[in-house]
Amino acid sequence: MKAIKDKHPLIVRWTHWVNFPILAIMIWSGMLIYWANDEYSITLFGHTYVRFFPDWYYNLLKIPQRLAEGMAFHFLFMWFFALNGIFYVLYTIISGAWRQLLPNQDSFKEAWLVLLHDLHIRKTAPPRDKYNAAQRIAYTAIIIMGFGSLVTGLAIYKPVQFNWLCWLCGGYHLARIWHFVLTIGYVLFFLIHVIQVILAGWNNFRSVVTGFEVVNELPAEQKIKRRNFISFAIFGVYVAGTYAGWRWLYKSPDETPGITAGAHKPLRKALNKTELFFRRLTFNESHLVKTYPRSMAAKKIRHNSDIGSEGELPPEYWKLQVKKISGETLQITLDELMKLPKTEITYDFKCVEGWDQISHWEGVSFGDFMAHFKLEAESRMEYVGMETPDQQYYVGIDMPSALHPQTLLAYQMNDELLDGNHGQPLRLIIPVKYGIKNLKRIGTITFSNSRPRDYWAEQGYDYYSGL
Ligand SMILES: Nc1nc2c(c(=O)[nH]1)N[C@H]1C(S)=C(S)[C@@H](COP(=O)(O)O)O[C@H]1N2
Ligand SMILES: [Mo]
Repeated sequence: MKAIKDKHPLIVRWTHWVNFPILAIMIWSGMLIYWANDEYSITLFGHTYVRFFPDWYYNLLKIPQRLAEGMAFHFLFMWFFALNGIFYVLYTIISGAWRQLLPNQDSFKEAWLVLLHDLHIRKTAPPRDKYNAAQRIAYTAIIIMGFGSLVTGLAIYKPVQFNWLCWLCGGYHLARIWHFVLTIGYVLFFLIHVIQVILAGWNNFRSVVTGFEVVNELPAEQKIKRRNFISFAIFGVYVAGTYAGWRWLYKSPDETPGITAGAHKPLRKALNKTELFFRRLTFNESHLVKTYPRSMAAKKIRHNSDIGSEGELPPEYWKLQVKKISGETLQITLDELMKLPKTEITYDFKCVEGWDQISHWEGVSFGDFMAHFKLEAESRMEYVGMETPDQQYYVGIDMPSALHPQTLLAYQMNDELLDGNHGQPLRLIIPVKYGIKNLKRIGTITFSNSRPRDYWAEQGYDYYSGL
């Protein structure tokens, strides 16, 4: 008599256990990000039916004001999410397990019977191999969903460098909606999964941990007892280790103040490495930001924070200060800049908080500016630093992004000179970066080979912030 039946190989169990904390962290950090601009709702004919989520929900979970933290976690754990998924898929391919997992011709019909059976409407259980038809469909769907999350995530993360992915997802907006819908899908999948495991009972749960199913509980064999014990011990160590790892990460001190700060040290390290990876892999100055017809530009341009650029500045008080590496400082008036060739752009401005808006800007391309003022030696430096006249707001930009053909020193929007809300008299428009880098009211420009100080990088945001 056979008392045990091997059910779940170690690799399968392992990838599943690991996936729990990863997915939990991805969803949690996703909500920290999402809070910043809760724009998703189901609106039909002007009436909003569902708003994800009400304020009490955010307050309950203590989510508000933690965007930078959410991004840091999200962009670290996306690696584990991807690697674990790839690992699992490779395993099913190599081992041949996919044959039991992929739906076949009859699966969709049978899945219906499974549902009727599960709901106690139909008495006889439909035929099953290792997995029944409904399981085959669900387990395949979840892999496709995971893949979808990666693709849509990358499309949102780097919409310029991965513009083809963005296009494939139906554009930036749809990519975001898909990304969100998939998350809701995981939550539902998870709930159903847990309910089914509970319904299936202890024996089933044990097989998830130990890998084998006791088919016939005969006088417990020594062998089974030993395997049970070892498996549960390992599982216990794993759960404790995961918790300890989480505590360590979560409690690790913030980076000491400096060029970058405000983020837990290990997270900051990962964030830097991830950004460098994508910057090296994907940044290409011939990747242009998608532009739109002029008519699509907003008439009223959204106004965000204006640290260091509040109100109007009497024009006679302003000159652009350009600090050359020779030590000399150029003082440039707006009139001089306006005499240079004019470049315009209508594109989708993106704030890291999640809102975006198509807007129209006019000014001097940064490349033209550098050439005109003969800043050749400067353009060979690694970074450009810009600060407001009062030095309250400041950004650091890598030179390749600054010299990207769509980067502008803008003095106009919608054919009018910039107003006090939008950086009068001169601001940076750098479409390959998030809004945080688009400094309003440029006072000074400097060049260096080390990273210039950056207002939001000091608050836990990524230094590069490229799109
Ligand atoms: N001087 C200055 N520039 C700034 C900011 C600021 O607070 N001060 N905020 C940045 C952020 S976070 C965004 S999203 C954009 C917003 O630009 P807008 O107000 O023209 O929409 O400006 C950026 N430039
Ligand atoms: Mo922003």
